[in-house]
Amino acid sequence: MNETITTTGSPHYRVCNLCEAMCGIEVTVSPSDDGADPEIKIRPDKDDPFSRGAMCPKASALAALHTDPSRLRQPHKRVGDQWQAVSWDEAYATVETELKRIRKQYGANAIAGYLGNPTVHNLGMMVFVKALFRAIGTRSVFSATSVDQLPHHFAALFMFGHEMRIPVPDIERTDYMLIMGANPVASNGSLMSAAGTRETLKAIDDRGGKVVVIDPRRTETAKIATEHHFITPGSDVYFLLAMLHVVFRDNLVNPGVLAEHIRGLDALQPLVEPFAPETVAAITAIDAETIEGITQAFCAEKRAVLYGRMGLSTQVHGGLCQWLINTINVVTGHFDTPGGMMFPTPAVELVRHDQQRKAFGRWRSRVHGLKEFAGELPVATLADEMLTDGEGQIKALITICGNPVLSTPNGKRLEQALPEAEFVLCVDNYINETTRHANLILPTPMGLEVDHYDLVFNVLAVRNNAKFSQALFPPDKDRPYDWQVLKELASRMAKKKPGWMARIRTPRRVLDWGLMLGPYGRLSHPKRWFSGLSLNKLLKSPHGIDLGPLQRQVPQCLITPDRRINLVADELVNRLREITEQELPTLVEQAQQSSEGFLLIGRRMIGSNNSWMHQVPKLSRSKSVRCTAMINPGDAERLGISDGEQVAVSSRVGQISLPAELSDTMMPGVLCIPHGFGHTRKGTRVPHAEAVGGASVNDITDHRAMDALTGNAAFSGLRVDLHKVPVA
Ligand SMILES: Nc1nc2c(c(=O)[nH]1)N[C@H]1C(S)=C(S)[C@@H](COP(=O)(O)OP(=O)(O)OC[C@H]3O[C@@H](n4cnc5c(=O)[nH]c(N)nc54)[C@H](O)[C@@H]3O)O[C@H]1N2
Ligand SMILES: Nc1nc2c(c(=O)[nH]1)N[C@H]1C(S)=C(S)[C@@H](COP(=O)(O)OP(=O)(O)OC[C@H]3O[C@@H](n4cnc5c(=O)[nH]c(N)nc54)[C@H](O)[C@@H]3O)O[C@H]1N2
Ligand code: SF4
Ligand SMILES: [Mo]
Repeated sequence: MNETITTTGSPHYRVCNLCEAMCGIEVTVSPSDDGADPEIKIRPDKDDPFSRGAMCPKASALAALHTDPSRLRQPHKRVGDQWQAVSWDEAYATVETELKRIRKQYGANAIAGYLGNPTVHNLGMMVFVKALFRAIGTRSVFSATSVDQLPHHFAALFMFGHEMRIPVPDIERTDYMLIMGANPVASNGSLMSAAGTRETLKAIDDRGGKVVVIDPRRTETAKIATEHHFITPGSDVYFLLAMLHVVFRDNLVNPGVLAEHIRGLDALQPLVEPFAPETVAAITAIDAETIEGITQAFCAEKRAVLYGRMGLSTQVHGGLCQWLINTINVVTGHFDTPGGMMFPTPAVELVRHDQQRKAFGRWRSRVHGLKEFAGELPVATLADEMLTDGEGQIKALITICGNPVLSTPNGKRLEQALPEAEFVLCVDNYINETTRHANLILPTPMGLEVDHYDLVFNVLAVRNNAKFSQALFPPDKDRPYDWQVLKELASRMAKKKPGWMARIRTPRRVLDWGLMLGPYGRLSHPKRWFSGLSLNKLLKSPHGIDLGPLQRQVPQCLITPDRRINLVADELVNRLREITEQELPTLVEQAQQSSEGFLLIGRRMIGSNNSWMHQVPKLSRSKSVRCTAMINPGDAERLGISDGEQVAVSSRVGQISLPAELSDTMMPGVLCIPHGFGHTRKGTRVPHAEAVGGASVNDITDHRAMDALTGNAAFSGLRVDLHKVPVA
């Protein structure tokens, strides 16, 4: 059980788990006399060695969500369009009966799972979620990974031997950071857990270094950077290939001590030969001299790093982009070295060093034959699997901490599929765009009510660190924790009775063993018996424990068959050959012609978090949280559109209407719309979110637009049309 400590007056220290930054916070609670909700104050924890007093306005959401009357606190069953609160016993029995019936009638793969983003930000879920789907016995598992960072895992698997062996930029020690398709000043960083990124990036500039941003929008990050260049959305792979071309052409290859740990360096040069900067300039809209200049400056700097995130992952060549990013860092001597790309040494290791992975293509999706990756199928094809009749059709869906109707491409189509399912179970705390289709919603304690340790984000942190957050408030009476819900469901669905080990598993026990056996653990070395890490030690250090800067990890961290970094894995090289032969010639030709419409990109803003933070009035009322179609004033003038005017944006799959926002931060020909908005569907119970307005961009993103290599959704670079909405 979680041990809760209800504080009155004395501060409680924990980590904010809303995004990847892991900011330490100080929470004080003042009870009210009149039985109303307590007053909860959240401030930055200046003594947290990882975040050192950094915090963003979203942290206050932890308090607002805690007391939000719209948050469900009891299981809810849908009867027609009405909701009925039911007991946990009844809820569990319903799930067991329905899922067992469906499994018996259609087979285990007819039960699908979708794991949303907060699953990974949640200790209890992380420890038990796999057990549930294993107990059901299904291969139909989908998650937000395939609308996000799948290409990073893909590159990691093939280059370093495990999908979780992801390198992160050592931003605290770098002197040159080339950022492509990421906006850490708004997002607070991703696949680089680093609190207070704005200050850290500014510090690079202050010590005479450079931050160079390549992005179709002059973002908040670009504004504090030393240099910014627009790039045609979706064309980054060509920019990166041209960089590598210049590295070989100008003899800038310099892997240093890594030379003996890499495979395929010689084979790379001919592969990038066709991508001279002059050839790709028109495709990327970045001239040849700039590409050369950036490459030379990057190579000349000892402590430099090339980093690319969402904007590069969620495009048609996401997998190749992440491969090339790693490759360029390796080949130029900016890998596994301070200030470059490095592997963290987390206190709890998620990757076993003796475990080689075969995690790709072990099975395929039924309708389109898409390959599995690390046990999951691309979520862009979930609706296909639900709507296409035949053996193996998905008949039941379990969503856990996710809102795929707003988050996955062509969400409207998924919305058509949901009522067709025989049973929809949502583990969530709100009746939102997805969960309104549930037959049953199981709300679980969250935020300040749960124990927390960042199992995943410490694997991606720019400084090694460990911190345990105890639950602050007890959940309502009789309300089980998330892990207890998953464990109960797993035990009911398991074909064999769980063994005693499984029965006594709790998140705290799993964490304690993980810490003790980890690289700093008390069981890792006899010398550490008294001083090493354990849960007990973390409980005594409420601000967290600093474990130092990132350390060199190659070759011991490599799990590839020959224990080398593989620069030329067949999967990646073959895909590159395909685009060299098939795509490059037509793109060069097309780039000479003017094209119709706009290329779509997304944006994140500091006061918003995917689809679910609009329910917090303090955040959603902020002027900066606006769902608009941002375009360049020149484009607007050409189309006769003025600022704030309602416009229609359409694609192959749909149309949305939202206000235009004119901004010279936009590259001409590019249209920028944030995701996670448009809480306008009937039957939801998120009143503050409803008031925010806007539209869901995923009503127009295309479920067929995918990275052919990885199956990741390609949101960026989708061609869309924009026109004025005629005034009736
Ligand atoms: N067009 C476009 N689409 C995108 C993106 C984009 O940039 N552009 N970004 C993509 C990315 S990176 C991501 S990660 C996905 C996110 O996609 P999802 O993960 O599907 O969506 P979220 O908005 O994070 O929804 C989180 C849900 O979890 C619930 N929840 C939160 N915390 C808890 C908890 O502790 N317990 C329980 N039981 N429930 C909880 C919330 O109520 C909410 O319903 O969206 C993707 N979609
Ligand atoms: N405030 C806030 N913070 C968040 C979130 C949030 O919703 N709000 N979500 C969290 C999640 S789940 C994630 S995954 C992370 C994501 O964190 P980031 O990766 O930093 O994500 P974004 O802010 O979406 O930045 C993507 C950038 O890519 C640019 N871009 C789009 N298409 C292209 C392209 O084709 N090429 C290039 N070069 N650039 C392109 C966009 O203009 C944008 O600036 O943020 C996390 N933090
Ligand atoms: S940046 Fe904001 S949302 Fe992210 S962990 Fe820090 S306080 Fe929480
Ligand atoms: Mo994400």
